[in-house]
This record gives sequence, C-alpha cells and structure tokens, in this order.
Amino acid sequence: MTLTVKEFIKDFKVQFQSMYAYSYEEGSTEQLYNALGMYVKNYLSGNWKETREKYVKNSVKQVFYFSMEFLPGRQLESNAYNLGLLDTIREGLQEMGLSFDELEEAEADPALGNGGLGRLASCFMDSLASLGIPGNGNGIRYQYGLFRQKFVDGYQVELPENWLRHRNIWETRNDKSTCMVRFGGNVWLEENHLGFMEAKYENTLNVLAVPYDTPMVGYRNDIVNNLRLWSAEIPIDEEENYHTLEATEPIKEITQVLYPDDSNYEGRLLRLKQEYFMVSAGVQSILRHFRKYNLPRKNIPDKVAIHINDTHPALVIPEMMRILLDEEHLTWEQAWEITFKTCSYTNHTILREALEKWPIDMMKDLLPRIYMIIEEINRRFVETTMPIYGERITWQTAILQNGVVNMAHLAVIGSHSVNGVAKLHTEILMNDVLKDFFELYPERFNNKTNGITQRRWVHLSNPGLTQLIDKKIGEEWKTNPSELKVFKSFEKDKKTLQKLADIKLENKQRLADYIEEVKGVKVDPKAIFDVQIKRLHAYKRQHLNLLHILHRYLEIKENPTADYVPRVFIFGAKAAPSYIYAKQIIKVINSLANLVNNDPDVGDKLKIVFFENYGVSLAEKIIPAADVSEQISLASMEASGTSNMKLMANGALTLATLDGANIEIKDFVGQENMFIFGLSSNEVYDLKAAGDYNARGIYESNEKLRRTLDALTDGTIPGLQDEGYAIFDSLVNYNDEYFVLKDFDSYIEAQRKVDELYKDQKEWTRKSLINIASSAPFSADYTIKRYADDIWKAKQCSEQSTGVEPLDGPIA
Ligand code: 26V
Repeated sequence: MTLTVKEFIKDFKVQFQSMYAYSYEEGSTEQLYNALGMYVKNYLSGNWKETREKYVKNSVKQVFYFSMEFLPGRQLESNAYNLGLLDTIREGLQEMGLSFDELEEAEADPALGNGGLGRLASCFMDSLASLGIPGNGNGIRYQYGLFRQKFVDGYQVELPENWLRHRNIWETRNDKSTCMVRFGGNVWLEENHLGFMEAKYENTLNVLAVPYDTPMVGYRNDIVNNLRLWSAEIPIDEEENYHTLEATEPIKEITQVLYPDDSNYEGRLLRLKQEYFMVSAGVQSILRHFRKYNLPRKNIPDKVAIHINDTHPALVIPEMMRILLDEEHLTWEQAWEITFKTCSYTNHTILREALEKWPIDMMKDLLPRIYMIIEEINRRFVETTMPIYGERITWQTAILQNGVVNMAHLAVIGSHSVNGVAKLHTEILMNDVLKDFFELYPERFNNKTNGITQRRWVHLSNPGLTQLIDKKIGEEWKTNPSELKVFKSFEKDKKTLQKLADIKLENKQRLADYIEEVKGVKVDPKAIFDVQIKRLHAYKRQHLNLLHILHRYLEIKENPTADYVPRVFIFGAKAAPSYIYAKQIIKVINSLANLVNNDPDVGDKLKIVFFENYGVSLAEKIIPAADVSEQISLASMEASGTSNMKLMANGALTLATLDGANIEIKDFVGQENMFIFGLSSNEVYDLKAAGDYNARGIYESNEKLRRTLDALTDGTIPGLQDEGYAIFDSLVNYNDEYFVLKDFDSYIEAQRKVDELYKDQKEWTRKSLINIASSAPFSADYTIKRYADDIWKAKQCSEQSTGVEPLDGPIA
C-alpha cells in the first residue's frame, strides 16, 4: 500500500490539529517536527506491534544487544526513508509550503554514547532490522547525553546536553514492563520450606527500572525491532519513604548522565551502579519474556542470545546466574551451561587504561549477591584450570586479582564467543592482550570486522552520489551491497568521472557554506578537504596532523609564492573533560587555526576548521564533502575505526597507518588507491620491546621536524599559555609514547603524495570511484549476518529483507 502525496497532506493536517488544536499554518518549526515525527511513528506502529507478535508466535530466537551506549542520530529522515515514505513526505510538505530539511533540524540528536562503540551499536540496530533478524537493543536512557562542546578562546568548555528538554516523540514509556533492581544491603542464603536455598535480603536500596521503547525500522521490509532504554525511578510503593527531594537523588542520579570518559577507566561507584542497573533490568525483562514460550529453562540459549558490547555490561553473566539460581532454583551446573551458551562478548579496545577493573570492596558493598556469585565463578575457574595449565596461567587469567574484579576476564570466562572488531585487533587479542585465554579456549575466539550502515551514511547523507550510482548500475546495490562493485567498471568513463567530481564539488560547496555560517571562515571548495573526525586521544594522533599543518604553514611563510595545492584541514573531536593533554591539543589546533586563517600570506593555500560539538549530525554533513580521510593512529592502537569506512564509502581517499580496519580497506581497495605511511604494528611491537626509542635523538637530528616542534614554543602561535610546551614536552622530553616523531617524515611524504595526486583531477576521481565501488564489504549488513550466523545462531525472518551473500576476501 503506497501513500499518495494527497493522503499524506490530509493525514498530516489531522495529526497536527489533534496534537496542537490549531492549524499547521500557525505551528512553530518544533511543533511541525513533532507532528511529523508522530505521524511517522503512528504509521510504523502497526509493523512494530506485528513484528513483536510474529517473533513470539513463531517462537524465534531473539538477540539482545546490551550496550551502555547508543548513538542513533536523528531518526525522522532515516525512519521515513526505511519505510519508503521520504519522497512523498518531502513533496507533500513542499506543497504545504514547508521544508523537510528545516523541520528535521528541530530534532535532537541523542548523544547517548561517546564515539565509535555507541555508533556501531546503532548501525547494528539498523542492520538487524533491515535483515529481518529479531534483534533488540538494551541500554540506558540517560537524561543528559555526552556534553555539548563549545570553544571559548580556543579552549574546550563542556555544557550539559539536555536532549530531553524538548519531548522525544520516538520513545514510548512502557509502564507495564518495569522491573525492580536492588542495591546494597545484606544478603544471606536460607533454606525455604521446599528445601531450596533462597537468597534473603535486608536494607537494600530498591530502584524501579522503567523502560522506554524506541522503534528500529528495517529497510522496506515491514520489520520494526525494539531499542529498550531504561530509566531509574523511585518505586511507587516506597514513595512515602522519600520525604525530601534530596533523598531521591541517589536513585535519580543513576540514569542522569552518560560517562564522558571514553578510553579511560575510573573506578567510580556511580558507573558501576549504572552498569548493574541496565544489566539487571535487561536480564529480568528477557527472562520474563522467555516465560511466554513455556519451554524448559535449558532451552533459553535456543531462544535468546545476549551480546555484551565491551565489558561494560559483563555483569549480565552473574546476574543471569543469580536469577537462575535464586529465583528459578536451578543447580549451579545447569545455570552455568545456560548462561555460558547465551552470552557472547566483543572487545573494543586494547588500551590498558580502558580495561575495567572494579575494586572488590566496592563490588561487595554495592552488589553483595552478585559478588558472591563472581567469587564462585572464579573459584570454579581456578579449580579446573590449575591442574591443567598450572599456576602462572591460572593466576593471570583469574577474575579476582589483587583486590579487583577483572571484567574482561569475567566476560571471556562466561561467554561462548569472544571477538575483536578488525583482523589485526583480533590477532592482537589472541597474541597479546588475551593470549592466555586464547590458549585456554581457542575455539571461542573469532573476528568480526566492523561495518557501517550505507543507508544513513551514503543513501541519506550523500543523495547526489546515491543517484549517480543508481543511474549507472541500477538500484540493486541498495539491498545487495556487493552489487556496488559493478560501479568499478566506470573507472575509465570520462562522463561518470566528471559527474562524480561535480557531485563532490557540490558537497564541498555546501560544507563550505556551512563553515562560513558557523565558523565565519571562507574556504575554497576547490581546495583539498582533509578530514580527521573522531574522539581526541593521543593514540589517534591528532597532534601528528597538527605538526604537519604547522610544518606546511612554516613552508608557506618562508616561500609564499611557491606552488601549493590549497588544503582545508577539518577537525571534529571532543576530549574527555578530565583529559588535560587532549584539551591542550585542541587549544593548540584552535590557536593555529586563528593564526593561519587570518594570515594574508597564506590565503586559500591553507585553512583550518575545527568544528564544535562533533557528533552524528555533524558527521553527516562533513563526510560527503571529504577528499582525504585521516586515519593516523599509531599502528596496533585503534581497534577498528569506523569513520574510515564512512569516508571511503563517500569517495574520500584514505591516508592511513596499517592499523585497525585500515588494513581491510587496503585489502579491498588496493594500496595504490590510498596513502599508507608509518610503522607497522609489528614494528611498533619490536620498537617497544627493544626499549631504545629515543625521541630527543630524532628531534635533534631532523632539522625539518625540529623547526616545526620549536614553533610550538617560540611564540609563532599567538594566544597559547603553556599548551605548546605541553605537547613539545610529551614528545621530546617524555619520549613520545605514540611514536609521533618516528612517523613524522613518512607522514609528510605521504602528504606530499596527496598534493601530487590531487593535481591530476581525473586520476584522483578515478581512485575515488574505486574507493566507493570497493566499500561494499564494510556494510554492517554483512557484519551483522556474520554475527547472526557464527555467534548468535539467529535467523532472518522476513523474505523481503536485504539480501546478503557471504563475502570474504577482497573483491576483485
Ligand atoms: C570506555 C570507557 C571506560 C570507562 C568509562 C566510560 C567508557 C566509555 C567508553 C569506553 C569505550 C572504549 C572502547 C571503544 O570505544 N572502542 C572503539 O570501538 C569502536 C567500535 O568497535 C572501534 O571502531 C574503535 O577503534 C574503538 O576505539
């Protein structure tokens, strides 16, 4: 049944009037957006209900993706698109004298995550629904998302992100499905009148978990899955115990704010509360759901898969044990078999400082029963491992070590599958970070290279490119991404290349206009748009990028009339509020931008744009306009990266170290179609092992580099306090932890090649086309299909869903 423009206009007017009781002509942009969103939500509600009912009726296996973070982005456009309504709505609104794009800007972008990990979870939600796989998200409805970033005088300032200030029309509060989560108190085991051991509690803090459900709409397949986010409230029958507003704080604070400290673990009690709150509510609601099937509990793993997204939700394992033991009265062996078969775990980082370790005392106080169970899991693990593998391996892999609970060890021991997120990353897990576990359980380890949804990141964010591909190869690639490779046959077609170049230029012009609007900087759309967008972290080496720009600036100053290829360096990055060094890098880049952008000697040869408040919506504006994708982490450090995939799919050429999924990009695209530089992962390992790295030596012997580094501290960049010194210090005096100086020359050389190639526009565009045509393997649809087949054993249950053929190895 297709909706006509006329019907839409009629229904939309009714929708608006029913919500606001006056005519749409008088509506504010925000009201019009709300009404339109509600219209789309009503439209999909039938499918939402039927999908749920179908899953239960057919008693299919369901996946529950547990994640502390989701970054769905704005949902109006993508929902309308997936439902097949977008064109009709655009047209209808236009007839009414309204603009879809303007209404869309009224939608809040829910920043319920830090970066790649949260965005991956949302790409996965999109692919699960589009493949028709029964998959649900489980997370937290933070009242405040990741802080809103502002620059004041070039310094990062964090403001609260009150994304719920305006109503969130996509969510549905589900009062019928609340759960109770208990914290603290005393616990003991007692035999009940049936002879079962029962856990008894006293003096616990009881928190009501209220679910808010959001539809996850599949691409034109009538499937609507569910994202369930939990909010903490005071239990209704305990309200009278809370006499003052202050007394309610310990409960309300649980879901108040997202932890912004990506990649740096701090053993904070509130974070542990959040983790257990989300996990306990999620597991309770799953087991309640399972009871509908009327099956023996040993069949749980046939009907339920729980995925643990990084260790943050790893308490799923003891929580499931608790319920099966204490409430369902299974034996330990029965409960363990079920739990182990149900759970699987993905690791997303090898950074030691990001690996979660909770102090035992904290865990014992906050979650006494959970701690008892973890102790028993650990005891049994040690008991079985010791006789076979001996002391060393046993103690190195134990869950309880030196007064802490090692969450990665808990996750590995309690899961039947452990995966990394790119080939190299999984190898590093097996050979280094989780080496001993790989010896214990080789069969559990597997790789699942990350992916992205082309629907949001190409079809919607880059309509020009999408139309061109449609025109050249037909529309099948949209449901069967492997078809994209057909686009490659146009690599020598002059007209196609010209069209592709025109589209890129249009996208750049649009971004240039936006840059002028928000930053007041005029940039030349014909310049190379060079993009690094990701969280700010020393290992990602935004400061290597900075050094190259500074080097370029000094060259221009010395020789202003030489022939330079104009370049615009574009950054988007938030620094964790407590990460001083990262904030210093932001400040230096901003101050350099201020200098360079206003220097008449420089003009269009060099511009620097550091966007404030990088997030999903901004990424959608930047990525289609990018020429160069900066993926310059120190090899071995970046687990995968996903902006690398989005940028390549939009025709940017990748400038990269052989790290994370850059390696797969090289496999698919061919190294002649990208710019590779720097140490390899093996070389990094060797250099670390040798222990003789001498950053100061490099500084002293490399004239070009020395001049550049000196410019950080000699007053070249006005407006700095000690930020230039801080960077200089870390690189020269503290021996450069991430080998920035070591990779400097090879980076500069790669940058020179970028300029060189850009002079040959046709050749550049040809390579760009090859990148686009080779991006299919990074479709999250493939990634999710592999998770579903190999790990979750979950089946597609909609015939109209996206077709996925297996796809291994480089496509020719
Ligand atoms: C860690 C922590 C530590 C405790 C406080 C809060 C917090 C929040 C997030 C994290 C996550 C660090 C792991 C992470 O984000 N990894 C990224 O995952 C991406 C998706 O797999 C991958 O592309 C990136 O390379 C990887 O850095």
